[in-house]
Amino acid sequence: MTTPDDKDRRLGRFRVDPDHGSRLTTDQGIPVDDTDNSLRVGERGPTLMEDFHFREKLTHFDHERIPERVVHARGTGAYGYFEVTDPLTEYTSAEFLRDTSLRTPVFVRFSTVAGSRGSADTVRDVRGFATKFYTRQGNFDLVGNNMPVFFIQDGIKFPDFVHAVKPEPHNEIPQASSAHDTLWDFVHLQPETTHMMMWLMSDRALPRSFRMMQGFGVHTFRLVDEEGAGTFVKFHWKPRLGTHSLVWDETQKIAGKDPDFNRRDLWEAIEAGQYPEWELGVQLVPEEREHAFDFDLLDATKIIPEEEVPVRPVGRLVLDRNPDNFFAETEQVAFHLGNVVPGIDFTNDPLLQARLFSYLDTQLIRLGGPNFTQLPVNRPVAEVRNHQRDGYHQSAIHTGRAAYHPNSLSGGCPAVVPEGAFTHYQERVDGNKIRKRSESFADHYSQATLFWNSMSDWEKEHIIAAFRFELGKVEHRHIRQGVVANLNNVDHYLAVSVAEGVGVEPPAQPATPNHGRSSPALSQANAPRDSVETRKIAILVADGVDTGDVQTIREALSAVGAIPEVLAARDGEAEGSEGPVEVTRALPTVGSVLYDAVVVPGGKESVTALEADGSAVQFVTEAFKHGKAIGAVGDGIRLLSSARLNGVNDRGEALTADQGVVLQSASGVTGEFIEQFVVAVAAHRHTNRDLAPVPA
Ligand code: HDE
Repeated sequence: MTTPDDKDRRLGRFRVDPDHGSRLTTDQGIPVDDTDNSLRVGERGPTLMEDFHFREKLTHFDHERIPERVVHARGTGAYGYFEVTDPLTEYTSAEFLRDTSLRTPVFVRFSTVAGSRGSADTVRDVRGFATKFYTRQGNFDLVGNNMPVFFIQDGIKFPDFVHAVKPEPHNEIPQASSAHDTLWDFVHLQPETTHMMMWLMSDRALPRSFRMMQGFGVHTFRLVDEEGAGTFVKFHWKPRLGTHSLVWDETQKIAGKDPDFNRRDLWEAIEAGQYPEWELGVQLVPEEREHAFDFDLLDATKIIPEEEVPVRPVGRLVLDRNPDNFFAETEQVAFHLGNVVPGIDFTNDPLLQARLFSYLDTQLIRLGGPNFTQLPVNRPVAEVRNHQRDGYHQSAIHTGRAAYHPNSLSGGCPAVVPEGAFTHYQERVDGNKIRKRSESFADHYSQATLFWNSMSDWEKEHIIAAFRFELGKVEHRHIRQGVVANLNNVDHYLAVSVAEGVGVEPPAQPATPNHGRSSPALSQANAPRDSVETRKIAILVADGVDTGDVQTIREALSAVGAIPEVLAARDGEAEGSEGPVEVTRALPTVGSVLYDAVVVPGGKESVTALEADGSAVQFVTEAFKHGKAIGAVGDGIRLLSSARLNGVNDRGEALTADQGVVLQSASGVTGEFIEQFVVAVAAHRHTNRDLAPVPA
């Protein structure tokens, strides 16, 4: 049986520990007695060429960097395992999708797309979600994104799209942002981008955590059974903690306060044993139904609405180990859409077909030759035997004389055997050589409208604000106008709202009437919101804080899996009413944007001090602005008054728990307060507040 340990054990052979008691040596194993002074002529003389230790050390350093990925340069990864829970035996011969006793080891890398390796995590972008399954039948890579569609239909457009979204070539501005002329110039001239641009302008582009993000294989793939019969399949990852997003103002501030926000979040959750988990789901479409939809299954700018073909949950992915070395593992991992195992095959999606070329090609330049498959993180757990030889960084010592097939000198080995081999799906293909897209790819708007119609009011507001922000950064007015014209095919109200925000002519009539259909599964408002696990909750304190309140809040929140942190003006301890209260972090080192919720315990003196501290007042104001749960007990309510937050809502009523503001005027935290507060945190964001006048 393959267990995660198999990959881990194999990695173990390559680990080099800085053993206690070990000696410093050169790369040739020669012990070194001084690594702080170069060899020179006299104390003040020139350095000598013969100082081999100096030259080796500097040369190695000079060559430390490799090219970053041309896209998805910024990323982070982790190991874990996959288990099939509902076997797909009748559809595929892939063992890891059939055998419930297998625990297939995996490595997953999450990424942003446009930014450089050192760019911030919380930018508006698509997120990569790439999984390498080390199956017993060989490596299978599911190289997906957190959005189910893509910008273009044919891979030949990929260089154009990427050149448009990357920093502009004359001044290399802006970094990790789509808010600039070249991207929107491309987009307004290429209407097939419209559906994906709706996703990119939505909250999906701002995940709260990689652990709270869906994943999609995007293309239609094919499962192939033991008899060679095929079934179309779309792959989905669904996070156990629900799909949740940040808000735009928050993401921009986090990019400064903690550019590693998503990376740190994943790392810390795994270190804390709170292992992230996803459910693998499949949408299966029998081959006879290939043409049963009003879109083409081969068009990667389309989803199959879940209401038309339900997602069947089939397995579980758990990430439970951080890598030992970022470069060796996360940077050198090489994914390739073409890594498939028997039982999984491709379709003629022209985007997919282009990717089959690109991924292998890119590794050759990025990892410096054809032997990157021998890097520890890339090695399959399945045995590798073939006649591939030599090349840069060959680390295998192939013995014997015969590196060809057929041979008699090695007894004909490695031999070609039919059992268990990959057999390509025998699709009949017949046609003329043409450069032409199928008519069935021509509708670029219906699903963009479907997405828009499926959004809640708050999500729609965010989409409009995002278009306004991005187009507001576009200098050329004809581009702004062109985008609005495109949007007028999606929804008239959307087009008019965007036009009004960016100072161009709003269209008088809809270009295409809105079809009125929606798909509830697309809205994050319908994602489960019942857990506070791993949510970070700030407890604001100062000297004089009610010790009992802090203790009860801390214990109660920890008991439900949240992460409470006590924040005060200074690190160390605060002097509580009945003894010292340990401070987790000093306020100046954090900010409300790094927390999911905030609670202010009682204590007259403490609250008076917080009221006089602008950063504490701003903390609650900003949390309110971002729709987060806020709790206050006894005197703590006064801080909300200072922040002018315990006033009225947009209906002129006092703020209530259903708006995520949980107040308890009596002192001494009660069970009821905790219960209401936990529900408010689990709701993730409260959209029924009057946010416009709140300064943050
Ligand atoms: Fe990629 N993509 N891509 N892509 N992609 C790369 O491969 C490419 C596409 C995705 O964490 C590159 O190793 C082309 C769709 C992820 O290492 C490169 C086309 C989807 C990652 C490449 C696409 C993706 C990549 C850059 C259009 C979602 C990061 C470095 C035909 C289904 C993998 C590398 C990691 C990386 C090419 C479109 C996802 C250049 C030509 C659609 C998650 O090969």
